[in-house]
Amino acid sequence: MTKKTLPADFLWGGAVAAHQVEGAYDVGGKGLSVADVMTAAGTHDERRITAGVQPNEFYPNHEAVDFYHQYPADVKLFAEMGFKCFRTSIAWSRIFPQGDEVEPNEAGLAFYDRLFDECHKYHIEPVVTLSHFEMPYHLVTKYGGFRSRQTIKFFTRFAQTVFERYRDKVTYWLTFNEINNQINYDRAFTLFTNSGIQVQPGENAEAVMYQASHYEVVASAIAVQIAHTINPDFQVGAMVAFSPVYPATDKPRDVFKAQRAMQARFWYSDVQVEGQYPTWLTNYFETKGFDLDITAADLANLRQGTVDYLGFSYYMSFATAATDDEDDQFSYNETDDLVTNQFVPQSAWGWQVDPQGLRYGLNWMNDRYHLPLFIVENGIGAIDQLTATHEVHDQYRIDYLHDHIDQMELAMTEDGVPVMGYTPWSAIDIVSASTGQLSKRYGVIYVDRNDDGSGSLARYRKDSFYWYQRVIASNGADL
Ligand code: P53
Repeated sequence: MTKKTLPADFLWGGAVAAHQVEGAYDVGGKGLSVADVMTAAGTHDERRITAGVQPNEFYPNHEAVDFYHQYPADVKLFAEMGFKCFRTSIAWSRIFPQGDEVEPNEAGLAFYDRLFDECHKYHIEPVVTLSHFEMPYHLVTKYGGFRSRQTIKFFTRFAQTVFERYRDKVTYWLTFNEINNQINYDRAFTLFTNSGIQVQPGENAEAVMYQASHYEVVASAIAVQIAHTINPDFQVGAMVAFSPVYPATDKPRDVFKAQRAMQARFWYSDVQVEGQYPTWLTNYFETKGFDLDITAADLANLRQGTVDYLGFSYYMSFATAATDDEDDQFSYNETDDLVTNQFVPQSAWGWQVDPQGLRYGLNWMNDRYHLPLFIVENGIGAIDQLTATHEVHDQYRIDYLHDHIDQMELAMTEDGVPVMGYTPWSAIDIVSASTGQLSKRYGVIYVDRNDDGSGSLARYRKDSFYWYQRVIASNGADL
């Protein structure tokens, strides 16, 4: 049998996020964002969140890899690889430095004009996330981030501003990056980066998370509606972290626990795609006594603002097992309820590498959502060695991407799953979101910068750069 081929307009590219590459954190009128008050951590601990910018702390996102200044040369390298698209985000605090202004910051808007123009010079389609872990910090201190209903208005004003400004430069949008990370509500990182929230002693973190998440799905739905009035050709997607949760055994209790975990992780996309809450969850709110501010107008917005496609990241799979004392809800707490899957290897950071899980996920989402799917992140964080002649022999990264693209192609050609594109994480080395490390490298382009901020910022092509160039040139046939 001959292998079926991918569609000719398949969107091969690469992904980054503004706060992880741009730097220039106080240039061009930019305000502080949540990413600007997070320190660097080691491989196995979490970044600290400081009260504003403190004098004796190091904040790796402040300079990142200086994409703000070096983007023309970087986009040229993306073009050399053959990118059809480039996923990045708009740093909200470049456009609304405090978040609650009425008028946008022109210098911030002009930067993204220049960046998107540079992409179009090489026929590279920008794929743009509105909110990728970079809410204006002032919204955190003044309003408690998405604790406040007012933040819906600030977000949709920002969305409307950039939809209008880039009406003819951007077609593919994503609203909130990995909106479902915060289902892990006991982890400070996820609630802070998703929602600008720091849980206070005595608070019910789960209830706080569900309220903020509700405001965010409403904000997303309003943004979708605004987008379609500004340009009916806009394609606006939701974005979830797709880590499937497998049952640890075939015990029915474990299988049900895994089902509940999947429901909990993916109610976000259920709402964003279907326009309504799943029944288990509205019942769950009642059982738990969560008295949430959910209005009839909100529910109407959710119905009217369903997304055009579903974007997702895929890094790893999870597994779970029921305990002996599950409540009737089999309540899922991601901090406590995951177990190690003995059948898959782990990365140096403990991420369970599972290429087949990508095919599983594509089928699962296709059956559930019946929408085009876009793999907007997939990759592995690893320590790279730069040789004396400026090469990086990152066969482990090639192997990871190879095995995942192979599973994506099987899902497309054998299972008929409609996949719009594939943008590995990351196009170029970035500051890791969860650890703040530069040494947890993801890029196919190496940046000479170290965890402590030293380094020349010079760029070098890794072996994976040339490999991915061939993959794109052959439209995925030459893996
Ligand atoms: P880092 C958790 C699980 C899956 C993806 O992650 C995640 C996270 C948050 O850490 O984040 C996404 O840099 C995110 C990117 C991030 C990338 O995955 O923590 O959208 O911003 O850099 C990799 O190793």
